[in-house]
Amino acid sequence: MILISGSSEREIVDLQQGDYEEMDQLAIAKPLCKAAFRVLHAEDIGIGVARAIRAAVSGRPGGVYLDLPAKLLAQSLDTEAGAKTLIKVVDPAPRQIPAPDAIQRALRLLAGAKRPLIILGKGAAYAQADTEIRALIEQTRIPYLPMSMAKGLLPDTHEQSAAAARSYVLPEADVVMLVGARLNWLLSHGKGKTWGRQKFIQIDISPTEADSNVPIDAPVIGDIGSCVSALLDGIKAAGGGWPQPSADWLGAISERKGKNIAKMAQTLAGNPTPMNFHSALNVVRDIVKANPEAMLVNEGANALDFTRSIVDMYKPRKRIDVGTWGVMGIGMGFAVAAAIESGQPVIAIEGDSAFGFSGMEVETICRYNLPVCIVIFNNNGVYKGTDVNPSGGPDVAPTVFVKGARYELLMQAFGGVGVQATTPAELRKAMEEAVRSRKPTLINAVIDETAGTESGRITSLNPKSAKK
Ligand code: TPW
Repeated sequence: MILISGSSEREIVDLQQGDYEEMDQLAIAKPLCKAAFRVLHAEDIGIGVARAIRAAVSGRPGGVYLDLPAKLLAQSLDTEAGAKTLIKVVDPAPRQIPAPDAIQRALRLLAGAKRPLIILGKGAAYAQADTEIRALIEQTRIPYLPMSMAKGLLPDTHEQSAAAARSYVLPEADVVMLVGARLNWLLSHGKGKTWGRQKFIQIDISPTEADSNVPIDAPVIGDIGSCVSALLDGIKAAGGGWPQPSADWLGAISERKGKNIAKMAQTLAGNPTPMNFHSALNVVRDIVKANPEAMLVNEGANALDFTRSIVDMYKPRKRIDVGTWGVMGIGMGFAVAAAIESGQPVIAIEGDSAFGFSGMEVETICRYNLPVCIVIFNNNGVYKGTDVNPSGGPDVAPTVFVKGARYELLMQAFGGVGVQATTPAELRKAMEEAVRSRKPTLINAVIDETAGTESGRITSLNPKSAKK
């Protein structure tokens, strides 16, 4: 992403003489994004934009800031002279071919594995090497786990997906191959009781990613398409002799998966009053299955965690969520962008707190008549709506919101469709209608206020003393 912004008169900002919107924006942007540039002369705009594009999309992609101060905005150039200063960026995201010895090292480790596991991260999805990745998984028959935004790279219903046996495969695997996935907090940093003491192969475009948390035995550095292709060539060269994962391993995973899926099916089929996350998500799951091209936006705590694990994705790059840093407030911006970029219906599953961070974008959604269906899982607060103010007094707990808030009226205020849904049947009807009509829609799905847990599934991060 490239953020282009005007900024105040440099001479005044640098002497801190007090300008309208005075702020040293470039300095503030620099530590926060991958690169930040300023253009002072109109004839440098072409170079500035080219540098911004290359920085944003080459290697590990990242956000770039491009600063255009007031004086530049008033400059003009002769059209013909100006055209000559523009640059057509050739090969902005060049392939990066992995070193052959790195590939051999990885293949040796993989071939010796009895209980191998592949973890697909969002880097694998960004790389758009879908065919190669699928071939690697299917030819090796190695079970895999998709990280949140890698869901759908292969359909979540793929028989090799070990997502329903995650807590079994992570500690039990003997060799784990990370494909565009980082060993950050989302993977418990590769250590502790979530993991065994396995060996790691890591495919990543950034060489500094290896050893970020635990030793990486076989780093493979390059773009994911090139790396996976090179691994496939090595596997092909083994002829039919490439070792398969042990039958015990595959059997044990399949057994656990079966049990967990059956248990989940029972929970999803429940029809409690009021709805809980599961009975509501059972509906969302069906709607996404029936509309695999739709984009799914997701933010919240419980609303995020449960949606991620319950709603299957069938196509790559259809799920966009709060990402590694878990930033609330991205949902509405993502929904607007996804609707415009993809032209597909957008389904945004939002915690009520999460929605509040940028909820006024419902106006934008209505203004441009975007096919966005926002579903707010309204449980009256952050995590849940039943916390009690720990210090006493008349105020509600900091995590508790106004009870029974009518979010759907917000959408109606701007001419969109607003629906309150208190049962799965009402939710289903409203979602089906929203996707069919492509009208801006907000469904206030009323969820049991006791249903959520604190911090979604990161309660364990609380200081022990505070938990008692
Ligand atoms: C920019 C901290 C993490 S999750 C969350 C907050 C405020 C909201 C959870 O409540 P919600 O979901 O959305 O109602 P649910 O289903 O559990 O009831 N500020 C920013 N980012 C983060 N991550 C936070 C605060 C946070």
